[in-house]
Amino acid sequence: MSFSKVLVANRGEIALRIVRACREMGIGSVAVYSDADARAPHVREADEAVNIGPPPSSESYLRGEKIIEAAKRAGAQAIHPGYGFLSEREWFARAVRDAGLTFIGPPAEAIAAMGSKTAARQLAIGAQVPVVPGTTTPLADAADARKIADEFGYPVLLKAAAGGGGKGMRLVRAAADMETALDSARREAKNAFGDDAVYVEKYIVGPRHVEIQVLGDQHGTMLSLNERECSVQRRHQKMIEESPSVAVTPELRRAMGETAVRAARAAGYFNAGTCEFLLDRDGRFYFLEMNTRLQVEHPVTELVTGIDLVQWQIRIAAGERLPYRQEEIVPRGWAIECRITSEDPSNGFLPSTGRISYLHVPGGPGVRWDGGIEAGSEIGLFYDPMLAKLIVHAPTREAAVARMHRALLELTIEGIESSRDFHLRVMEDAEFKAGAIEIQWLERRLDSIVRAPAPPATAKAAALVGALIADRDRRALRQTPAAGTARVDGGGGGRRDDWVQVGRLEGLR
Ligand code: MV4
Repeated sequence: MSFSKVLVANRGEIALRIVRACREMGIGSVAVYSDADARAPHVREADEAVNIGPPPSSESYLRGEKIIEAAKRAGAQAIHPGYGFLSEREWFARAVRDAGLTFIGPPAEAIAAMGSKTAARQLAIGAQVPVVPGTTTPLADAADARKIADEFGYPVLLKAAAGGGGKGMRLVRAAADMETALDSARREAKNAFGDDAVYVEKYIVGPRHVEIQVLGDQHGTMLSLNERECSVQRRHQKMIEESPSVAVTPELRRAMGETAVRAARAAGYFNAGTCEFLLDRDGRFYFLEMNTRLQVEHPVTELVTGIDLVQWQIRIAAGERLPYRQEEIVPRGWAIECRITSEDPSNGFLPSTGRISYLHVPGGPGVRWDGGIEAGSEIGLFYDPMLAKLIVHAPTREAAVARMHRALLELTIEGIESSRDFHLRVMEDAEFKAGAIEIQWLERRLDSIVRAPAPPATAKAAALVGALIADRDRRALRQTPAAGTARVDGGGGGRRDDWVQVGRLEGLR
């Protein structure tokens, strides 16, 4: 049994990713779209499309009842929620089921079980899954918090019980700061989640963010699809992800994988999910939370395991069995993903808006582009600034970094600012190349990465002239610079007198 038609309750690159999976499987697809997305690629590529309202998400992509109604009317049997929007709303998973349709994701009960961080910690502890030392019930008051913090020592971290994503989180370095920190954590938690319950954990210094992809069917098979290293993030927004992680040995991979599978089983999980861990400098790992959805960074796992996660999500929802054994799941090569956003790194990552006037997408060996945009796309402020994901696969990490650098050089986006140059500079960074990254790494390195040596004034002027010339022949001539030519995109070294080349790289700004 499979579905003949699936409704895709999302937009942008992930909607297109799901439409592509459906088409390869011979399944019809129904897109939904807001007024702002009428001409978006995910709408054009789907077999059918239904308008669901005005641009704001609250009036379109978050209108669960309307989307379910659209699915029924179109004759779809299942709904894929993608990530964000309705993907982790327990009520939506339930409403889809109650409407006689299939939610392509975990059961509503598993979403609920992992939704509360304190409940997830209790569940993890019950399943012999290591969590950061701390409480599993909300704090009564500051005195209560100080008493607990005294037991495992400062610094400690206050976290919102209903939270996730760093909201309502406060670092407390000493007992004297507890009262103020607790008050502000409560206020922020109340604002963000409508729940001011706060609990406390020991603060782990300098860890990596390593997560395990799990995939389970409805017949009791639950697999670990290895780790993703996601430490390169800014303000809880991941920028670059990779698989495997330089910090994970085969033994650690097995231990973390078995742990993630235990956590998933304890939640009655099936379909794709991710267990987030902190991995400390001594190789100890602690369960943080479980994301009960397909994640943005799923392609790096697909490339190193050879398993199409979105196709398997659909098959699992339809009741199929996973045909793999855990021993077969061995990482092959190295994959890296850069999230290409419409943000201006040289301006504090300020969101950039406008029309994409020109787009050249990289290609060649080992390059994958998961995008939701094209030349002519209008980028506004209604939705997430992620335009596309550039993902590469190569035999080794070193080769993958070089391949990503090469692919980023080929990428041209004109009309709006993008994170492209930022990503180029990270690929040139000595610490990144060495894999010496942890969750604070980017925040620490950001200034020197973003304010990479500006080209001298003469080179700037030459670049402008060069850009005018390059613009003329841009469509006819596309080439990567030969080794040794000027590289205004990164470094700081290199010749700067090849101004036509400079102009081609800089483009018209
Ligand atoms: C922590 C931590 C250090 N110690 N918990 C941030 C968001 C939420 N998912 C959990 N987070 C953290 N919890 C303890 N006990 C550091 C972070 C953290 C972090 C975690 C993952 C990825 C990026 C991060 C950036 C800052 C802080």
